[in-house]
Amino acid sequence: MTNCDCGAALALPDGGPDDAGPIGALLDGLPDNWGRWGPDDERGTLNLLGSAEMAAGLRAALANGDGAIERYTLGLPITGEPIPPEDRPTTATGDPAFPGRGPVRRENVCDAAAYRDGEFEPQAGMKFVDDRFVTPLYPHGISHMDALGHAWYGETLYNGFDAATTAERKRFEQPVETLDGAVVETRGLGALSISPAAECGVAGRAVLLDVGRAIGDRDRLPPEYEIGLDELQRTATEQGVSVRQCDVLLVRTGSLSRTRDPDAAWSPTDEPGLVFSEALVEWVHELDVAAIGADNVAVERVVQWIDGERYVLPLHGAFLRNLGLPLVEMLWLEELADACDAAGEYVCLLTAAPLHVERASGGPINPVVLAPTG
Ligand code: UVW
Repeated sequence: MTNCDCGAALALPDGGPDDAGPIGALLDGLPDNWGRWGPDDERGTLNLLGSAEMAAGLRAALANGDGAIERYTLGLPITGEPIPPEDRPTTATGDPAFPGRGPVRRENVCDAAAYRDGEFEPQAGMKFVDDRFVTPLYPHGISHMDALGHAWYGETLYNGFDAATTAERKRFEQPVETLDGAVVETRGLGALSISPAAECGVAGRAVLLDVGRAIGDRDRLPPEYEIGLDELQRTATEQGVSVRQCDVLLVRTGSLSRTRDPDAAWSPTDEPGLVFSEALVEWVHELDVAAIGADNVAVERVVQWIDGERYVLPLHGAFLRNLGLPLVEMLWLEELADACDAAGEYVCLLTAAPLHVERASGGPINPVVLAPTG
């Protein structure tokens, strides 16, 4: 029994055999941060968020004074509902999981009914409600941060770590019973797991680039829309904001808002997102962007055609593997975006830390943003 069913978790649209050749060639010669923070570094661009960068975030939140700050959380609720298929209307709830990652349901372990029925006894008069997940919890199936070891090509991860470290076995002294039987061994990441990000956290100046509002219809981009560097820069210009060194970028497409709109279709693999270009990778590297978050399933378009060749998540290779830059996916940006639009301010303080599950390739996250009000 292992905790990793990679084949099921990555049910990508069929497109023929998968090999490292073209992606290696595509990204060859583009910038990387390997060795920049030492040969053992596992934090990547989160190293960039020092005191000055955190202070820049604080100043952004305080832009209109200490009486004009509002806070927003960006984690999507876990509703346990699947998003209806494209031919059926969406509902007010639903977990926009990638194919192969189901919605997550929880159940009470004890509650008032259990005390009433005598299944549990109050302890010195105190009663508790407690819960457990009754379906698999896919850390990548909800708002989450990708660990740097989540994606690679060839046989090497960020900073030269061997890809074999993604499959390190751990044997547990004590078996733990699960719905699938006793677990005594799991595979997990021996390096570049979510732990370094969980330990250091993220705190810094974030810029919201609301591409959905700047370019889209009804404040969102249509399915399959490709966001390149031009669209990011056009949005920044329209918003009157500049991305500065070591900022966190938040890209709003409007994708997740369609999961809550009965008149809109949503399909994870067709969602709008960033698309690869050398210019985009170089811009992100020159600006030393510390992290990129977005309101879609993968930050980028899942399948991208470049010069007639099919690529799957190529920016995961350029950003996670080469730059050591964490991606944060499935963020709920609607209220923050409305507030930014109303205030005409698109810069804020973002703080976040993924759930610290050891050896995990990603961690559920619920960032907190402090934004200046108008
Ligand atoms: C995949 O692994 C497909 O997605 P993510 O990087 O969004 O977790």
